[in-house]
This record gives sequence, C-alpha cells and structure tokens, in this order.
Amino acid sequence: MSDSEPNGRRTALEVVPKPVLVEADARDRVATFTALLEAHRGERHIVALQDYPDPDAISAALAYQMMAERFDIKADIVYEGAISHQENLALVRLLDIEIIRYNDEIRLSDYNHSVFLDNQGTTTALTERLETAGVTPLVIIDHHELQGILQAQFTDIRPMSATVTMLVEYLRSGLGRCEPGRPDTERLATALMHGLRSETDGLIRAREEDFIAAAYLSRFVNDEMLRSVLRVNRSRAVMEVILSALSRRTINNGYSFAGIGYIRIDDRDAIPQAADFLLTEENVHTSIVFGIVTGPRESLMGSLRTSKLTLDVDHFLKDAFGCDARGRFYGGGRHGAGGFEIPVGFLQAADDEQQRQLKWQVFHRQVERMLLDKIGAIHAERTAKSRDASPPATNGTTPASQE
Ligand SMILES: [Mn+2]
Repeated sequence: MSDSEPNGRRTALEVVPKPVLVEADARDRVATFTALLEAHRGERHIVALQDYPDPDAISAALAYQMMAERFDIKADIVYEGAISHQENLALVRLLDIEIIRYNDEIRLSDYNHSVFLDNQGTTTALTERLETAGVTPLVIIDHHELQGILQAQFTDIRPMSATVTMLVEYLRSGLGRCEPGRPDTERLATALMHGLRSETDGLIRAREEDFIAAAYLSRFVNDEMLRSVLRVNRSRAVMEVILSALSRRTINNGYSFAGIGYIRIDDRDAIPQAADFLLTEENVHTSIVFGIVTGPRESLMGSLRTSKLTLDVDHFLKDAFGCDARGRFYGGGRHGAGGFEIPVGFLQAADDEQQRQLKWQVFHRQVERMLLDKIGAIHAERTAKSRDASPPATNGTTPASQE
C-alpha cells in the first residue's frame, strides 16, 4: 500500500493501489471474524448506524444481521437521527428492513456488545449512550479513514469504495448462506446492490473489488425490487429546499454556496440533494448547502459536493471548520462529497422568533466567513504557485474564473 503520498492526501477512495482481494488476507479476516461470531454465540448485539444512515450503512447492517443469525446472535439495527432521503425510506420499506430509531424505551444494557458498520462511532450519538450503558464494541467494519476513538475486538477498516464491498467478502466466504430464489437472500442482495450503487455513483466510481462484489450479488438481486427502490420522486419539502438553495446561492471562484435557514429534521436529507443540484450549474465545481436542522438536538448541518478532482474534501472541511474542544472535527468527507455538523448547543430551541432569526444570522455569517477564508487561502496558494512557475502577471488581479 502506498502510504506516503507526497501531499499527505488520503481519502477512502484514493488509496487502493493494488487489488484489495489479497486471497490470504481475506481468508485470515474471514476466519477471525467467523471465530469471533462463534465465540459470541447466542448473544444480543446492537448495530449502531450513523445518525443519518445511508444505503451503504443500512444494507451492510442487514448483512451483519443475517450472518449473525447463523450463530444465534440477534442483532438489532439502531440509529439515532433520521432516515429522510426518499430512496433510503423506499429501501427500508420495500425490502421490509427492520431498523429501529433510538428511543427511551430501548434498554441499551440489554445488549451484550455493539457493532459499528460504515462508521467508527464518530457520527452516531449512540456511541456515548452505549459507553454509558457499559456496552462494549465488538466489531467495526468501515471504509472511512481511521478515526481511532473506539477499540473493538474485531476491526476491519480499509480504504474501500463502500462498506458493502467489505461485507460481501464475508458473505461470499459462506457466512451468508446465500442461495438463489430464497426470499431473504434476494432481499439482502438487492439491498446490498443498492448500497453499492449509491455509494459509487451508480458504479461509476466502482473499482475492481466492487465489481467483483456486484458480480456476486447479481446472481441473487431482484431487478424489479431494485427498480422500485430507485423509482422514487422528490418530495415537496425537498423541492422547496432546492428552490431556497437556488435562490440564496452565491458563487465565488466556482464555489457555489447557500445557507437555507431552518429545516426540519425529517427533511434533513434535502441538504445533500440541494448540494447535488447546485453542482449542476455551469462553471460551478463545488457546492455547499447548509442550514440549521431543528429537532431534539439542534445543529447546523451542511453538505459539500465537488467535481474538482484536486479538491480534497476531507481536508477542506477539517481545515475550514476545525474541531471541538474534545478534538473531534466538525466536518469530513470522502472523494467528491462531505458534510459538516456544528452543534447549536446553548443557543438551542429559542421560541422567540426574533431570537431565532438572530441565531440563524450569526451561524450563517460565521459559516460563510469560514468558507470564504478557506477558499481565499486556496486561491492565494494557487496564485502564489503559478507566480513561481510562470512569468509574473502584468497586474496583480488575476481573474478569478480561470478554471
Ligand atoms: Mn459508506
């Protein structure tokens, strides 16, 4: 693995230098994982998903649930937050996936262990709750960069395109008992195929190992079901958010950003969809949409999308927003996409309308300034570089729109 890229850029998708399916490694992993499940036979596990689970996470959890079942392990899939993207809702409903939104009636101490899939505990509010309840992490399988806040008995963190691809490796080894024509196999394979497709932009960003996973899944996928999951329209709320982002956007050096004010937690997924939409505008290479999501825990949330190959999203967001007092970054991302979340904290839930407006203004200005500072810094760096490389320009004001 080429650990030392000269500029230190490492995102999940960029570091896959040699075929990941090194057979011996895979055999070891599968053997260790199998022995682990065997050793925990009969237990109850909680699969903790990120607060806003996506198809990669949801389908990976389903895979774990079915593998664990073979060892009489009952795994509940739990998240705290919301499933708001229509496609994700369709996935859960059409494939009848049992996924539980955290509530006070769930006794976390009933679980023997926790399992983190497609996350490492940094993007779910369940991490702290589980810690408090004394439920220790058993498994982490994830394709994001190593975050190192949790120690589990079994850890598989690799720079793959999707968590699904990693789970399929375990399934294929026989842990899954996948058989054509079996309804539970069909359901699982369809969910995984959707997860894989959505995580790789419809396989456009898929790599060799993802195609191998897809080829395996294709034996079991129910095409009709998959089509139904994909055939969902945008809700009115999402359209309104897109409209709002469109009318409030400002464009600076190819960066388009829009602060959209307050948004209900159930419509939260409209933010990335609005960012996707803003990215389609001519001469825009990067879009950022953010707003204050209201709900039990109010926070400012934003999404970034970029088509600029040289923009390291993870680095960009970490640098722009920094981290909290405990050292946790407010933002992060992967190839082409990222997000950020800043807790509103003490300023939460003001009933007074004027105070609400003031609060939004404060957050809006602060985020906008941080983004502009970051863009300004990138621009200055680039201008300096091009000055080094080429004869000096006749005047200092280089046109901004040269990309
Ligand atoms: Mn993922």
